[in-house]
This record gives sequence, structure tokens and C-alpha cells, in this order.
Amino acid sequence: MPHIDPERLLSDLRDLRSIGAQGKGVVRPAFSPKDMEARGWLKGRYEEAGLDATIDGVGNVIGRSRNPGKALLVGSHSDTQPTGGWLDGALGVIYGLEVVRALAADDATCHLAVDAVSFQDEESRFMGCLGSRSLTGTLSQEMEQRAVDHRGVTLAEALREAGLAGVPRQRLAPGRYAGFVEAHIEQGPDLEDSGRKIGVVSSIVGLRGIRFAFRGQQNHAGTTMMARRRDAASALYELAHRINQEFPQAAGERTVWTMGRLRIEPNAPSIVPGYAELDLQFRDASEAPLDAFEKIVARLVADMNARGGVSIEAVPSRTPIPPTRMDAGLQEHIARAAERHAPGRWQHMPSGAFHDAGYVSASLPSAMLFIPSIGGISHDFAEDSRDEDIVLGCQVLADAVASILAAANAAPGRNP
Ligand code: HGY
Ligand code: MN
Ligand code: MN
Repeated sequence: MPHIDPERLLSDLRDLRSIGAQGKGVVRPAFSPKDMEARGWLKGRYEEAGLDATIDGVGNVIGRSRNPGKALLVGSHSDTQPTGGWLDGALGVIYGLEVVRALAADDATCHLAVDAVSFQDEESRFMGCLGSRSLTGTLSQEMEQRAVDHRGVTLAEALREAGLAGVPRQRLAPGRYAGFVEAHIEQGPDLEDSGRKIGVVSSIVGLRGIRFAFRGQQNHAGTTMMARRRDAASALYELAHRINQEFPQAAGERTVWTMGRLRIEPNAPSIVPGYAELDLQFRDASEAPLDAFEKIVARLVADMNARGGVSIEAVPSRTPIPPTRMDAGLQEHIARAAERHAPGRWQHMPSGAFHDAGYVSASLPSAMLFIPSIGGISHDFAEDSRDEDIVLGCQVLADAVASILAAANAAPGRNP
């Protein structure tokens, strides 16, 4: 059985954390200098581990094994949210590196092919899972041309600034892989609340986003009587309130929605706002509640526009991410490894976060393993996990990878 090296694992995680560190957290937005520095560091670690490593034209770092036979792709993303935690994405990336080294060091598994990957822009600076869309061939030219970040920087400019313009892009080698496995922090409270140590992910949420633009009339806050106002911010508050009133009727048990970004102009206390903007994002493991939410939004916007005064425009704020199911066979390998190392302290569970495995699952059998997040906190500098949970998760992953590859190479034509 392959043995991971806990100290080496934790040391690499801490080294990666140091690139873009801010207090306990990390700021390494996709294509930023710190993101590209981290990718260059990772490429070096892949090479030291005996992989042929490249950083491709969208910034995916891919370490390819020289071993023959069916391979398994293992990894996650190393870009972060603007106020990112140190483990979101980074955990799965360093796990992939450590699994490569652990299997290479064990006579029983050193012949198996494990490729390691760090995808680019999973965190939606330009669009969620940009790197895994590119690797799986679902990043269209039209999507690329539309891609602009919230500061107005285009994807083309970011690629140029990162030195990636014109660099060849990698695609999944047809027939090479038995599948893709991504380890990740849970980013929620369920494992910690249940006292369990490993999550075997059954499904990954789908996600949609709508951006509302409210156009009224900027005016004086003292001399403009309420009846005469065309207050863009008031329209924003009314729409947000009505969404919070109506969505619960159409929501499923784990449907979520967030209005986490707004803009009010000119954002001055003595001026009636003439313009406002609001981002709404909503998620569920099935399409039905997402479809229902879109219908509610369309009705509310039409109703408010019919009143006049402030005009509301609603447009998609991002490329939708479809809900996906994880491969049952791969889940079984992870579950068996979890039972071996954490008997009775693991569970099948859905993912409320989206992940690259969601995109890759359209091209390869894919699966995910979760470890507990302390306090269920993520997308915040306070994000953290216990060292013993980090080490346990990596050992479970190493076992699962070895068993998946053993099965895949015993019967190359069959799913492991
Ligand atoms: O938002 C998400 O679900 C992911 O963490 N980017
Ligand atoms: Mn993530
Ligand atoms: Mn994230």
C-alpha cells in the first residue's frame, strides 16, 4: 500500500500558501503575478516528482507520468478567491503531487501512471472552471471573447500579461485516462457536525447567475419629493426583497441563492442614486429549482418595469454550470479506502460548491473526496482544516488512486 509522507505534504501545502499569503489567507487570483509564480513553483515540484510538466496556454499546470498504461488525472485548482482560504483548491493540487510521489515510492504501485493537474481560474475571475473547460474542449471562442473580469480586464489582456498568449493549450489525451479524481476541503459544516473525516461526493451543484442593471434619475436628496423620485437603489432593494420573499416557495432542500455584489452610483448620501447594479447567483443539484428561479425573476422584473420610473435590465452574469453526478465506480474505490483508514467515519454527500470535477465529468469518469473544514468556513481568510484531517485525506486518496489504477489496468477497456 502506498504511504504518503505527512511532513512533505504539509510542507508543500505551506510553501504554496506562502505565495500570495495575506494573514492566514491567500490572494492569488487567476493570472495574477502570484498565481503565475505559484504555477511556476508547482511545475518545478512536478518535475522533481518525475513528471513531464507544462504550463499550457490558459495556465493549466499539467504533470504527465512517463509510466505506461491507463492513467488517472488527480488535482484541483491553485487560483483563489479575492479573499481566499489557503486550502480551497490548493489541498487537491498538493494531494495530487503527494500521491504521485507516494505511488512512485512503493514497489507495488511504482508502475502506475498518475498525472497531476492544477486548473486555471476555477474561482471565476473570468468564468468558473476556465481551465477544466479548456482541457475538456468546452471553452468556446465566443465564451473567450465575452470573458471580462469585474474590473473590465479582458481574458485576452490577462493572458497577454501572464505571458500565455500564443502558448499551446493542452487537451485531454483521448483514451489515456481511466478518470479524474479531485480532493477538496468540504467548505461546509456537514463532516465536522457529523464527526466524520471523509466525504465521498455523489453530486456537484449547478450554478447560474443574473446581473441586474437599474436605471433611474440621479437627483438632489432634499429637494426631490418621494413621489417624483426615480431611485435606482430603491428599485434594487425592492427586487432583492421580493426575491427573498418568493424564492423559498420554489427552493429545494439545498437550493441556495446569493446577492453578494452590488453597485450604487454615485454612492453619495445626499444624492438619489441614478444607477445601480446587483448580482444574483443561485445553485442546486438539479435544474428544476434553477429553472423556477429564472421564471420568478422574469416575472418580478416585468412587473416592476411595467410600473415605469426605474428601468431594470436582467442579463446572465456568467456561463451556467450544469449540475453533475460523480462516477459510482470511482466513488466505490474512495469509499473502500475511507473505510480502511476511517472506519465508519465517512459518508456519501453532495457538494454545494462547484468544482473542476463537474466539468471534467462530461469527458471522464470523475469523483471527489472531501475533508472537514473547521467551522465549515471557506472563501474567507479564516478557512482552515486540522493537520491530522489533511494527512488522513491524502492517505485515503493515495489508496483510492492505487486501487482505481490497478482495476483500470487489469481490464483496460472497462471503467475501474
Ligand atoms: O464558488 C464555488 O463553489 C467554488 O468554490 N468556486
Ligand atoms: Mn475550490
Ligand atoms: Mn472556491
